[in-house]
Amino acid sequence: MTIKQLQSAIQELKQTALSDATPGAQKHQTYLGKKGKFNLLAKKILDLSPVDRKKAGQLLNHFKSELETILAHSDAGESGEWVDLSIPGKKPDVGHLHPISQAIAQISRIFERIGFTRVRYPEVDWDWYVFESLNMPPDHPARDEWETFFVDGPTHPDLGKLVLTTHTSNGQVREMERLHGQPPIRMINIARCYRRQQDATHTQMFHQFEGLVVDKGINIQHLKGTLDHFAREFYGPGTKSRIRPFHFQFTEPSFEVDFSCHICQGTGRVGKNKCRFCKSGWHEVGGAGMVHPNVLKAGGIDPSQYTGFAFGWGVERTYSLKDHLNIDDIRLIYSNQASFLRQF
Ligand code: FA5
Repeated sequence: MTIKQLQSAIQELKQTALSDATPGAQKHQTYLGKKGKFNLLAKKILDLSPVDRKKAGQLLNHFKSELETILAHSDAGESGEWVDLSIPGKKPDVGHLHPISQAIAQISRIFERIGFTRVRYPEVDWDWYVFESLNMPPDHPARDEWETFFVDGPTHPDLGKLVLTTHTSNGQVREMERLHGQPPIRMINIARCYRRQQDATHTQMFHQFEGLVVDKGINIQHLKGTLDHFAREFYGPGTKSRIRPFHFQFTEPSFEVDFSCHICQGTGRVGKNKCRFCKSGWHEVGGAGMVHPNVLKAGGIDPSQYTGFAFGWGVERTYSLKDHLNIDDIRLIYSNQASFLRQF
């Protein structure tokens, strides 16, 4: 091959590439692939004298960049729009888990490390699991507190109507049944709950996490130790828990659970002023108690042999009390405002 012949071969190949309508990737392979037309042509310059080979190399280098431009035009597709491959790319936004998903993962880990098993039960469940098995027979006034959404649908002859679960306590008897009434039970049930409520501290859909421990000899000290452990792990080493007498139909005795405020360390005062974050030194997160004997019976467990404790707290409430956060309206968590969610 002579330089002249090379020049006309280059021209011919250029015309072929320009008029070739095959799609981008395939076309690239045909011309610039390892066994493509360009490399076949380039191999032919080996016959040239060293002086001509240098000139041929320059011609080929120039032609290669011309070919790249032609192929880039082809990549623009049917629109024929010019694509400049040398412009730096745009970095896509990297998202992250929703703060409540992060909180659920952290809560699960804290309990799993001390031997609890994470479970999930239906969010649309029978009246029996949500109320009746929890010592709230039909027409019991305690049911009124739960602001329930009832579901139009079939009524089960034994389990009653369908409801949107008002609390994760529906998992208590379900877990006893899963284990065929055979303790030990160490359950952590995290799920969505629904109530007809909506204000700065309540949403119609929210999450709760429910702990249930049943075995021989379980007492209030085990409950208190578990609460303190969670407080330290979730909020930091100095945090304490407090239980106050309360009433739930499904626990006896029953308590409300508070955690000490990290701003005023449970004193209720910052300098001479009242702590504005908690006002009292403590934050309430949910309920707890010793499992009522009727609930154990409903789950097929003999209350003369076994005792247990249970607790149920709101994930949104528990999470919004963390010290670096300042969420004064939990509805924001579900507002889909990227500017709010980006903070977490
Ligand atoms: C209960 O739901 C009981 N099942 C808790 C329980 C479990 C007691 C086991 C004893 C043994 P309560 O209605 O207080 O209790 O709700 C517990 C927590 O759920 C509340 O303190 C709050 O943190 C959260 N919560 C309740 N309703 C809402 C709501 N509408 N929006 C956001 N969080 C809520």
